[in-house]
Amino acid sequence: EAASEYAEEMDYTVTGIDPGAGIMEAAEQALEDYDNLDDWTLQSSSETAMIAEMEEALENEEPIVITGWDPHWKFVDHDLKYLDDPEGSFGEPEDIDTLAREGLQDDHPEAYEILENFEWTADDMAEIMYDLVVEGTDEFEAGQDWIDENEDTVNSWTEGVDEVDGETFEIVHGPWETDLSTVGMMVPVLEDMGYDVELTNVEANYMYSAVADGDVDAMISAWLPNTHGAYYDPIEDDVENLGANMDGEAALGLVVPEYMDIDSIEDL
Ligand code: PBE
Repeated sequence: EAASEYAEEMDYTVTGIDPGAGIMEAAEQALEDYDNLDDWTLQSSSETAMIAEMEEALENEEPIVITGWDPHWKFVDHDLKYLDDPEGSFGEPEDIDTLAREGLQDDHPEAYEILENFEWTADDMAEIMYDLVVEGTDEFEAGQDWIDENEDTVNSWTEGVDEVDGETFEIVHGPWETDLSTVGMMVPVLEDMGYDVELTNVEANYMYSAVADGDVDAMISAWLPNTHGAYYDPIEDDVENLGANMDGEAALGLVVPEYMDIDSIEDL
């Protein structure tokens, strides 16, 4: 399989994020699934470092291939494209689910109900993420701005739910901007209902064990069934899945700048 004109310049490297992220496993799968990627490696770093490398490549019009996903703000400001994935290494678009620890409904029925009602779209999350990453707004302020502009949506989650008096509620989340945007919105919603919300930021695998072990009350950023399947499947029976808060709009893939003259992972 002939390498593209870009492969050498990219050092046969896909630029990735933190090793625990589900997308890194999918990218490793792609290196196995595509013959033309036999000699390639996946470089792990962090979301911030990956974006910095991407922005530098864009500035110099150099080739780069990154692990990319939706929802994300990066597609708003930059001319990027997903490469076709004929082998399906990155799976179909999926949901983002809300998970509750066992016993949550008894212990915090009000928060349970809000989380059960919580539903939004990729555009909603991307708005907050843009504010957060591009404008540099604090995540809770960005979340509050979104709440102020989307009162009807938020009311549809909280309508008929009683307020509480300073109960502590713990949410676990991962290290990515998607998760920060989600908690940046949900924390003010719950605080407005009288909760005192505590956040724990951990690596992907610990998000799932924290809910399963009852160390935290909930998690609102479970990318399923694929991205976090390896973390979720073993603990599935130890948590309560409250369903999708985002329906079928979460997607993964390999992403390159528009100016690269290739369309498929097979062309790399
Ligand atoms: N992500 C964002 C995460 C989930 C949320 C796609 C980078 C991942 O585990 O790959």
